Amino acid sequence: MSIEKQLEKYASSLYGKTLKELTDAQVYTVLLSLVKELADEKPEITGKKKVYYFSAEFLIGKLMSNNLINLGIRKEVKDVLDKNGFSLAEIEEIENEPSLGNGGLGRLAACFLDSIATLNLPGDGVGLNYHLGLFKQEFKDNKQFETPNPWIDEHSWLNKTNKSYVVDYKDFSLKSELYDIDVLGYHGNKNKLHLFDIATVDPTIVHDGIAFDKENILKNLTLFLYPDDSDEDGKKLRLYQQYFMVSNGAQMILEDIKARKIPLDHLDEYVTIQINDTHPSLVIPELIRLLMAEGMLQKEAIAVVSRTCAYTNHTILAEALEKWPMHYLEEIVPHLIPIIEALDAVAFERSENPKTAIIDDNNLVHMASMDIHFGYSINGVAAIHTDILKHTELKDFYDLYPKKFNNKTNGITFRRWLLSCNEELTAFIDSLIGEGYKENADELEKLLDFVNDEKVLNSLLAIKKQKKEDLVSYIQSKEGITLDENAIFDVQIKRLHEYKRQQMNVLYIIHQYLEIKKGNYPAHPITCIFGAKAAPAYILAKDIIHTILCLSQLINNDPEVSKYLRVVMVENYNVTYAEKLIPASDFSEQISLASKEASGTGNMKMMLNGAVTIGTDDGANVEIHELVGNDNIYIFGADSDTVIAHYEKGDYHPRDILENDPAVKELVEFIISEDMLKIGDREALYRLHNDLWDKDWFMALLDVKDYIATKEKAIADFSDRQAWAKKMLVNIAKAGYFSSDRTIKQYNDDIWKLK
Ligand code: GL9
Repeated sequence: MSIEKQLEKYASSLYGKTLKELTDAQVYTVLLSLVKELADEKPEITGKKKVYYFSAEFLIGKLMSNNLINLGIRKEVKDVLDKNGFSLAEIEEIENEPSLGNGGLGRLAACFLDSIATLNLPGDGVGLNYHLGLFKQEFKDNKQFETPNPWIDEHSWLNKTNKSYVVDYKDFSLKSELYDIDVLGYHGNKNKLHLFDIATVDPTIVHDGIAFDKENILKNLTLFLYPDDSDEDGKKLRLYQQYFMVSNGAQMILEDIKARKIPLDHLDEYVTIQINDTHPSLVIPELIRLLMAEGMLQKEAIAVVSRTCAYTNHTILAEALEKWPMHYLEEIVPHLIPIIEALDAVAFERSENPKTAIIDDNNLVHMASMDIHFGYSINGVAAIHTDILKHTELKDFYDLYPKKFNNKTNGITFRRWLLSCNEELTAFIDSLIGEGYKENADELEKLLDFVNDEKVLNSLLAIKKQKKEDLVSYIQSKEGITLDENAIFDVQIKRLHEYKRQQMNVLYIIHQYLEIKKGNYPAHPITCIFGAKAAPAYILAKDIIHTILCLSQLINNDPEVSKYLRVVMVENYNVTYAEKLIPASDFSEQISLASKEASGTGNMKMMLNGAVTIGTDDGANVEIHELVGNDNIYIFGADSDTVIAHYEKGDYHPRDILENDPAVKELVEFIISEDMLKIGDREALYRLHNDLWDKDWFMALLDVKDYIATKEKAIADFSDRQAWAKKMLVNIAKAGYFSSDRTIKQYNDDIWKLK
């Protein structure tokens, strides 16, 4: 049956109408039903061994466009809808974005699922079905407020399964429900994302933004991703969630293994569990416990699990390396304690070094330590990050287990971050080098043949202009702010965190504002665009948002300044917004303090869409720098060795800089100037200002002057449009390395060894 006939069939069965008679929302539901049916018919990828990617987050984004691409029917559907008076783009807008992730770590998990299926490898995701997601960000009085982000409608991509497991806690047991989402690869092959849930979860307990009774586990367990853990109950709720995820996942895996009549001591020949950061680390003791319940001796269970689990580290920030107080475990999952103690004893036998202990002197259980001792692989996510793990952060572990350590530089799926979000650029690349790069991303290098082709360079500039115009109208409709596509779009989109140094970008904006006020105009008008959510309990991050929003108000309403400089912070930045912002960016802001950004993946997405990086030699920027060379990137700031030495010596004092450098001081003082205090909240502005004087833990003032000078150079270079277009082209041509297909192939070759 033709696509059109099938759509008509659903239009009739769901609404008793013809396609033409439907509303946009009904067309979306009709299309969803058809795509789910087609996905359902696709064969599941099978094989002897399967990887299970355990992750607290899967930031999958809207799925319609990608599923249409991966089923190979996007063009046909678009034509049918056109013919019936609908726009596919508008229909795709209707989908709610699943709010199952926070930042790069969750988006990486989604890109990986796409690539695993595309490479035809058996591999499923295991996570939780958070009904209200992370949170929805709203701005009021130039401040962030949080509200629930419900995304599950009557019709959604979720398929209820009949699988269910019992998860035991100290005082009660919970019965799970399992929802699956089909994950289609580029050729339509299929894996699954398994999202566990409970029937009793109750969104009506949420009030006043995102507040709720944190002790009511039956009702709150799968409400939110990363519930506020600034108090004890919040921390415990996270532990309840983590154990629920891993116990369900482990039970599901063992059920399958037993059904296949595989002896449990051969588990590792059939299963790899990839532990994505430490949130799923309890899978190690839980799986040991379950194997022992099947009659296996503890020693053997430990050995089997150690051959089955592999761990990925995504950060060196201490706050993200989870440590659970023993008494929480006693209160919530006491049955894991004897196992964790046994693991601690084994670890102690292997090394008496307290730095590699699982249970420390304060009775904290170090999740990453457990992963490294009892996993067979530990990887970092970019070359420099893995080096820092080996030689600094996890040095004692590296000395113990040198062979376990390996690097897997992150990647992104080009299906979403080029084919789907930038059809114009995709079609243009197709016309120049054919479509082979869609299977083999390295073929993008063929674009280098055109680096002196004026016509090609002009077309690249024209496409960028088109995407900027698209973004201008999107921002106009969403934020009510008017932008000019002729300005440089200078884009910093990522979680709000001090180490990412949005506050340094703020100081740049202040510098630019003051210069314009003095009559020194930039070589080209520039628009600074931010997108970021701050964790609800992260006060300083919220202060930075407040400062950006106040600056935006000050600058955009000043007719003299706004000719040259504008500032926008988009509300509720998410994957959908990223898909509009990334194709439209000129400057890619990747300005983390060197050594702190494990990889970054937005940097790769922007490069692929022809933006030029302004960044520090940190994370994957280092590899971008090597690939494109000095002429096609703007690198500035202290290097990671210098930064690490500052931390070790404790000799960084922002006050010294401020007392000796009036130019830098002027920027920081502007935060509490009359102009700003008139607009903003005194307490918040002072808090940020004082932090920069007294602490500046992520050393914004160390790099700010170099940053400003580098950005001025980039702005000047931007005016030579042909020269700039060359930089764009080189960036696109060299982006092939960052395809997540490459990353997944390396995971498979080195760690998983499927097929
Ligand atoms: C992160 C790192 O900060 C990023 O640099 C990295 O690119 C991604 C993926 O490897 O992982 N680690 C981490 O904890 N997050 C990251 O983004 N956090 C969240 O996404 C919440």
